[in-house]
Amino acid sequence: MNKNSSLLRLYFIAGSQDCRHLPGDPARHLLNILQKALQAGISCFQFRDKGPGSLQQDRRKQYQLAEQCRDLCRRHQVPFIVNDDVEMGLAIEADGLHTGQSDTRIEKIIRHAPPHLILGLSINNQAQALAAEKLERIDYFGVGPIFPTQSKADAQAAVGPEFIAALRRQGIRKPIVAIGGINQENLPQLRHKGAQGIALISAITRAENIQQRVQQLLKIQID
Ligand code: TZP
Ligand code: MG
Repeated sequence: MNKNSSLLRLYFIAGSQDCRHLPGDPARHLLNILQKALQAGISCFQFRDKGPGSLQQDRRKQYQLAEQCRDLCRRHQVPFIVNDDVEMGLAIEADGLHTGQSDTRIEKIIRHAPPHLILGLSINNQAQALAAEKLERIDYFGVGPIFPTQSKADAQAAVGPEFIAALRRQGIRKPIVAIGGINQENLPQLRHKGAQGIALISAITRAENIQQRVQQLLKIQID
């Protein structure tokens, strides 16, 4: 799997909890949405099944869904990343692992992850970025929330698009994917701030037409 930062261009994140607004089985909806998003050209997918409405209480079903998502991503040669759950990521041979500041510690992940795995870390302030910039093994930062988000119950306050430009001025060189409350309307505000791409949940999972939405997002250049 390539670790080129172009994989960050349109980074889709979702779990079963993000498909609860649709009637019926959320796992089936997630697979359906992912399939359409892959066909339309997302560059990366992160399986993030956690929090209220997720399959966290049913590990068997959760693993089954993760494996189905992985297989869809493989078919489209799009990297499949697992959020936070190192055990799952290694067991199902994900292409990468992503962790947050209050999740499994990145140092622990670095110790366990084989060298080919893509490693991402969430960043919400300058001190976190400066500390993690020194860890060579980290491939990219997920920076945000840029705008207020409805998709993460314990989200920090929004940092705004200018925060990315500020990180670049402070010497942060790692590839950055901007995350949190990003949609087709506010996306132009991220132009020329220094991010390699955007990560989104609801702008894709809640779109009327998934393919059209992904194509629309891909047309808006930010760097
Ligand atoms: N981390 C920071 S904001 C966020 C995560 C997982 C949620 C992003 O979801 P949305 O719907 O694109 O705001
Ligand atoms: Mg997290």
